[in-house]
Amino acid sequence: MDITAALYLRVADHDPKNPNWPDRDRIIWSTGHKAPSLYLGLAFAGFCPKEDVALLRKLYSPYQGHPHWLKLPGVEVSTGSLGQGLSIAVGIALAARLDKKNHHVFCIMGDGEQQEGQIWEAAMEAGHFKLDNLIGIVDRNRLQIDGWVKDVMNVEPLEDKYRSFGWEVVTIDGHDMNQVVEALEKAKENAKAKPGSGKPTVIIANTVKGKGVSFMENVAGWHGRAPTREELDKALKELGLEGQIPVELLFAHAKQYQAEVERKLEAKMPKFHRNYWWNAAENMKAQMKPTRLGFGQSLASNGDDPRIVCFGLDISGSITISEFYANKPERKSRWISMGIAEQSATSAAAGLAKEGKLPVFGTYATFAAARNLDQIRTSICYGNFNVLIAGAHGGVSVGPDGATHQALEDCFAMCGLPNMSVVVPCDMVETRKATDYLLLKHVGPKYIRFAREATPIVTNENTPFVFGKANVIRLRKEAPNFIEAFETKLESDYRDECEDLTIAACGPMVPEAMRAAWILKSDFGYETRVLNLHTLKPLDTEAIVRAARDTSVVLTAEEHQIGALAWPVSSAITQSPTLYGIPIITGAIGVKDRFGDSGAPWELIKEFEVSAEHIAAKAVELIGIKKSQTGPPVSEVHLVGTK
Ligand SMILES: Cc1ncc(C[n+]2csc(CCOP(=O)(O)OP(=O)(O)O)c2C)c(N)n1
Repeated sequence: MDITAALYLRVADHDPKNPNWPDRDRIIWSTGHKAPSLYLGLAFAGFCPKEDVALLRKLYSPYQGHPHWLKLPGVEVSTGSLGQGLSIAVGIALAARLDKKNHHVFCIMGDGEQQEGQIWEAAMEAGHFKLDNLIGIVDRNRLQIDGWVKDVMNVEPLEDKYRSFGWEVVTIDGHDMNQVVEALEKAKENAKAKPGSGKPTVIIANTVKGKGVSFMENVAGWHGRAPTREELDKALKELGLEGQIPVELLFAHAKQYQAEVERKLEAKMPKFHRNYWWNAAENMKAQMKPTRLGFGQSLASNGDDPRIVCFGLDISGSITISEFYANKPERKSRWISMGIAEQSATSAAAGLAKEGKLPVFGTYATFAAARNLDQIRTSICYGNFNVLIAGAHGGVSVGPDGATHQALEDCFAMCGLPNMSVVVPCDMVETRKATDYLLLKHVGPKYIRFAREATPIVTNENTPFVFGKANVIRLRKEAPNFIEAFETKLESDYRDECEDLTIAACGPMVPEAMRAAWILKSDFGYETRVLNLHTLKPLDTEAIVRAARDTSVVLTAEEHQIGALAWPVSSAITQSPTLYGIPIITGAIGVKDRFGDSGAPWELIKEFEVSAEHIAAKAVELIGIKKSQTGPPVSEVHLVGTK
């Protein structure tokens, strides 16, 4: 915050009334997760109302979990995937030089972020091109998510590293305002004195995470969590701000905004005769647990196999990969912390696999399967190495982190790679079974993908899980517990019951498809065959073809960009000689070619139109078309049922 204050209120040349003034200094937040600090800087400088910062991470708000320049004036670029900002800053500095402009480009980075290889590509470029209009700032608070930077992956000596890349290096106390302002102003003056001939400057600011709040200082756990009301009061008191911030007004402002969000969302929702939302009724109660827990459980119970080696990528607790060694200190030698370096870790995993090890790595799905796509393609898949990749926090339901952290394309990418197998389990139990299988029984490149949010448990120990084989799920009756209302069978053991349609789903959309089946039965009397296609690759095309032949309506449901599931299902149908000449009506539920947004997970399920209600509304429409082709047209399509 001290650096933010110095930059936005004193050092940077900018005009809040004209945020796009061409001669302004550019401030790039390579550490996009420090967005709250950026928003406060903008607000205090006059770019936006201060009270609006309380709308942080709320749906439709410009104050996204990670900054988006197209949503909030004053934000220069969209960031959130670490390690990219310095390269953008290099580009902006080069453009300024080409245009003979004298403005400066500041780039704020974290010290953990220095582990990303791209930082050093950009540092090399800035030194090579003598970009003295570029000023890097490293917030050296010595902490990252998994703990101390020196333990996770040492980046020191930073001063020597930048110097050797041709940079001017200044080290300061990042909480001493005189030192901060002096270092920033001096860096600007240097550039003005001899434009084009000097060096880029990096200011390495020694800081303390949570400075001034006794219970937050130097505690890694405060990386991404908001304080409780009591903690907030205590923190404000310790900072000497008690009574100086209109806390109640800010809460009221956020609450009022939230009420409007909820009104808008409800207006968007398809309506039925009653409220079928999760646990809204007296019966059909579902137990909710995060899928990722199943991944950790499997690693904990299978981790004794000496071939298994797990990589930490600085998000280990949250994705539960650290369960591998949590209660087994003797496994620590097979736990390799790689830091925030997904690309190198991916190729290193290939190296370990080459030597007979069984490497496992995981992080947010977008960093596990997109940032390192070429490494997965060439180092792992082309060599056909036995590596298990976990894409955690996949899909829109990741929630408030927003678009940069919502992997909506990873399933496409992974399914497109030769040799790769892809499993998207539907709940915590299935995630454990799928991990057990992939880890020890399946040999080759493999990707398991799961969500972050707690989702309904819809399988149990007896539910079949066979890699590459679909399950059929049928609603049998309403029951006190949601899971008891359904019968699940391996599809190959199932006999046609002349259902009205098939809903084919994967991952967290399986419980939504089941709930849609309940809506369809209860409001319309329709019977649904739910296909749990947990294995996206190899896909159970036989199950799809049988379902299409039996029901003639196939609706797919996925909570990422439409297509990773929908297009292979369509292709299975159109390419099956069994179905040539038979009319099959298809539909697809999923994200419609747009980026994600910040918001609560279940709000996003509604906003992106991937809820059971949306599935059911689409199903009614498709069944309406089927009936209109085979008999008199039905009038009950779209929103309200006709029971
Ligand atoms: C490419 C990428 N990998 C992982 C993450 C998840 N992540 C967000 S913040 C963070 C730790 C950052 O540490 P540091 O740079 O030291 O920042 P600070 O501790 O000051 O917040 C990680 C791993 C990310 N945002 N981007």
